[in-house]
Amino acid sequence: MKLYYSPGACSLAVHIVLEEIGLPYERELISSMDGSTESAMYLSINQKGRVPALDIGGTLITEVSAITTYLGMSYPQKALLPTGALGIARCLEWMSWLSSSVHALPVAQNWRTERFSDDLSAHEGIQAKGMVNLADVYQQIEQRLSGQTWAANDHYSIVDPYLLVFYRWGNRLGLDMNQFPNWTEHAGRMLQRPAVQAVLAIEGIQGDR
Ligand SMILES: N[C@@H](CCC(=O)N[C@@H](CS)C(=O)NCC(=O)O)C(=O)O
Repeated sequence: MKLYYSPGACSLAVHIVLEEIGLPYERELISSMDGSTESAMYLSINQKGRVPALDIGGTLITEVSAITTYLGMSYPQKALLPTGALGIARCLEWMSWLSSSVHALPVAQNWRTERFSDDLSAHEGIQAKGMVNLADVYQQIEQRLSGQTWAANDHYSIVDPYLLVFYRWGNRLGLDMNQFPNWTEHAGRMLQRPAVQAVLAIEGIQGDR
């Protein structure tokens, strides 16, 4: 397997899941910050021009939710995905929500504002509304973590590394993440995991931003 990733990007979730599985894999850094994701070389691998992508022996999988579901199902002994229908649904409920209502909306409104309007004068308003949307959905995440050690089914799963991505981004977007004590404790538990520590070191990033 080969992971295409960018430090601190949403690919971090896949990187952590791979490290949790513990089998050898290759990785290639394709920065999402300097245009490398749009390079001809990378577009020839992944037409979407986004990370993460996972090559499994000549077949490419994209999208955090799809890749981590594939990994969870492929290595059931690691128990990163439940086996029952409702448990799987709960994980996919989280993953879909995070990729759409968090990543593709409020995060993108701030960091990819040009995708919402070509009118530069509209950007400030889009970003401001993005922060309102972000605070709203982060509050919902905080409530859902109440009384939970782990996000889905109260069992460590593919959802938890993805939540760490958004925890870090919250700080980087200027939210005080300490206003979310349940999520802050969850992030603290994540940072104690050897797989998470290993990936943070490889990517050269901090755990909280
Ligand atoms: N829906 C995709 C989103 C992928 C995505 O937007 N990745 C970002 C990094 S977090 C990226 O590659 N950005 C580069 C760009 O937008 O040009 C997923 O969940 O994998």
